[in-house]
Amino acid sequence: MSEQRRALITGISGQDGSFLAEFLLHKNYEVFGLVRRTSISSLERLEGIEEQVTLLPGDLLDASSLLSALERARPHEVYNLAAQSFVPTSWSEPVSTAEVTALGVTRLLEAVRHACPEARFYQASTSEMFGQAPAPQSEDTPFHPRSPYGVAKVYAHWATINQRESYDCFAVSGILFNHESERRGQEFVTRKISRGVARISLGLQDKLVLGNLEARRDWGFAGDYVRAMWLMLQQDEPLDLVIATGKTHSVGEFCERAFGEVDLDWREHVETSPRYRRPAEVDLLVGDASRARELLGWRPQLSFEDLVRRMVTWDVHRAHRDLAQSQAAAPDFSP
Ligand code: NAP
Ligand code: G4F
Repeated sequence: MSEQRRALITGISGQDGSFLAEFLLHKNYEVFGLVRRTSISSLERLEGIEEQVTLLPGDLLDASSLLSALERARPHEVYNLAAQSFVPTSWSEPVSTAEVTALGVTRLLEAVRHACPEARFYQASTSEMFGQAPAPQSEDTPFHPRSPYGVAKVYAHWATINQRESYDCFAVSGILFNHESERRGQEFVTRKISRGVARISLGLQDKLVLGNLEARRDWGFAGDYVRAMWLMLQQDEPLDLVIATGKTHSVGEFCERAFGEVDLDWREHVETSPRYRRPAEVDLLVGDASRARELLGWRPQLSFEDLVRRMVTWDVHRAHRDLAQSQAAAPDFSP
C-alpha cells in the first residue's frame, strides 16, 4: 500500500487555505496547517474540518517556527498561501508587507530546502504582478506591479523560480487572477458588495460606499482555483502558470448584478468616496489561461453570474440569521 500523502498549507485560516484543506482531505491527504497566534481565533473558515487537520504554530516572520513545522509535518507538498494579501494595507504598511509577503517566502523556501528538500512547493503568485501591463495577461507578459503588495509578490515569484534553478527542486508559482467566495474577507470589494447588498435589502444599512467603480477584474470562484494549485504540483515538470477565467467585469457591473439579485437598483444605493481610492490603480486585468487549459486540463466551473448569486445568497442568509439572533438577545424593556 502506498504511503498517505502529507501536505502543509501556510495561510490555512484564509479563504484559499480553507478551500484547499477541504480539497486535499477529499483526496485523502493528511493535512497540516501553519497558524500564527492572534488575539482572537481566526479559524472560522475551518469550521467542520478543524478536527481533521493538524494545526502547527508558526509565522512567516519567524524562520525557526517554519523549520519546526516542516520537521513535524514531513510534507510531500507545501502550499505557501500565507501573505499580507490586502492591497490597500500594503501602502499603509509597506515594510511589514514586504517582510511577510516577500522575505517570508525566502524564509520558507530555505526551511524547505533544509527540512524536506524533496517536497514540492507551490507559491501563491498573483495577477497584481501584472499591474499596468496590457491585457490579456499571460505567462509571457512582463510584470509592472502597481502597489507595494504587487512588488513584494514579484520578489516572491522570482525567489521561487530562482530556488528551482539553483537547487533543481520542484517549486512553482501559480499566477492566479482574483478569485472570490462567501469566505472572502469583508474588506475585499466583492464581499463588501455582497454583504452590503444583503444588509441594505434587510433595511440594516442605507448606502454602500465604494472607491473606483471603473476598475476591471477577472473574477473566478476560489473553489475552482485551489484545484489548479493541486494540479500544478502533480505535473511531471515544474511550470509557472496563469489561472484565470478570461472574462473581465468592472466593479460597477459587479454591483449591478449583485443588487439585481435582490431586485434593487444599484445606482440608488451606491456612493463613491476618495477614501477607497488607491495611490496607484490596476485598471484592467484579464488573464489568458490557455496554457493551464492545455497542460492541466483546468477550466473554471462556476460562472461570474453564479459566483455573484452564490455570494449574495450566502450573505442574505447570514444577515437574516444575525438579525434573528440580535432580536432574540435584545432586552425586553416593555412595561
Ligand atoms: P487571505 O484570506 O487574506 O489569507 C491570508 C492567510 O495568510 C491567512 O491565513 C493569514 O493568517 C495568513 N498570514 C498572514 N500573515 C502571516 C504570517 N506572518 N505568518 C503566517 N501566516 C500569515 O488570502 P487568500 O485570498 O486566501 O489568498 C491566499 C494567497 O493567494 C495569498 O498569498 C494571496 O496574496 C494570494 N492570492 C490571492 C488571490 C485572490 O484573489 N484571493 C489572487 C492571487 C493571489 P491569519 O488568519 O492569522 O490572518
Ligand atoms: O477586491 P480588491 O481589494 O482586490 P485586488 O486589489 O484586486 O486584490 C485582490 O486580488 C489580487 C489578484 O489580482 C490578489 F493578489 C490580492 O491579494 C487580492 O486578493 O479590489 C478590486 C478592485 C480594485 O481596483 C479597487 O480599487 O476594486 C476596487 N474597489 C472599488 N471600491 C475597491 C473598493 N476595493 C476595495 N477593497 N474596497 C472598495 O471599497
